[in-house]
Amino acid sequence: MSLEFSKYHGLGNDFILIDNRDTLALKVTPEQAVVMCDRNFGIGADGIIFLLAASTADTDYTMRMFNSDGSVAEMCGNGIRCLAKFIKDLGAPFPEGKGNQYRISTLAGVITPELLDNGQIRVDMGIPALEAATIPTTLVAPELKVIDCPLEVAGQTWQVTCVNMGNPHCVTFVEDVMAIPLETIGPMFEHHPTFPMRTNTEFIQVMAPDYLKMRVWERGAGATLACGTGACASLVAGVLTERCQRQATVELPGGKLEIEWSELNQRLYMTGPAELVFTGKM
Ligand code: ZDR
Repeated sequence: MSLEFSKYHGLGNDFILIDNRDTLALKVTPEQAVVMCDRNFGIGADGIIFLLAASTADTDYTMRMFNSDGSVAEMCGNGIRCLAKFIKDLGAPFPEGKGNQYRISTLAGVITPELLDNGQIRVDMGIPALEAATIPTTLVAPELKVIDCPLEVAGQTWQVTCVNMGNPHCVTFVEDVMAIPLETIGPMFEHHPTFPMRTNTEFIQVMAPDYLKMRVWERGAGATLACGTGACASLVAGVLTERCQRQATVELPGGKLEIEWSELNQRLYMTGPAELVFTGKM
């Protein structure tokens, strides 16, 4: 195969971007994605993201994504900022009358990133889903929310709050986030039988009501330097459990994201950077 790609990162959460606008079939299979994302045998990335043409009249583009293990992710917060930058770098004009925004169809609905004058990207991440059936998790009855519920993992009881940001998240607040043995405990959360679609897991230390420190174990990608949907899910969990404000900075190993959960429309807004690393041909 001969394939042009671009590599971008959002706070060190890195992705291979493929211009897939000329065909409906994805140019890379899940098996090829695993090799391309491999940091020794391939390009190296946490996932691969495809830019496809619009599939509906009310959107401008379509996004699809594989994690580095080849599994499908419905949404990716850091990835969609990278995708917005990629579209701009491809020279595609902004849709008329929409400002510096693209309306992107994802498996989690329409997500709207906006390129700000200061180079940052602000994304309307939509409304979080909280019912157990939509996470999905079997931890409580399907119609109930999972807020500070006990979950046994590795012989320990964790209080978890679950949020679906298009993809599943399990958030737990801890005293010292740096003390969490992510590599051993992360996979146990990810594959816990209570999460039929597996889960992303965020460990959060509340530094102040407007400042959260986060480490993440991602479904299908493991420990990553940042996670946009995870930062949003963590703020929601912090608000629901009265640990933080509706607007906060989330500090990740790769840098900081600004997250706001609007009281007016219940939508989440995430602001952060996206950078081109290099382009290449495989
Ligand atoms: C967490 C993520 N990197 C982001 O920035 O939102 C998304 C990646 C997809 C995630 N691993 C999943 O849901 O499978």
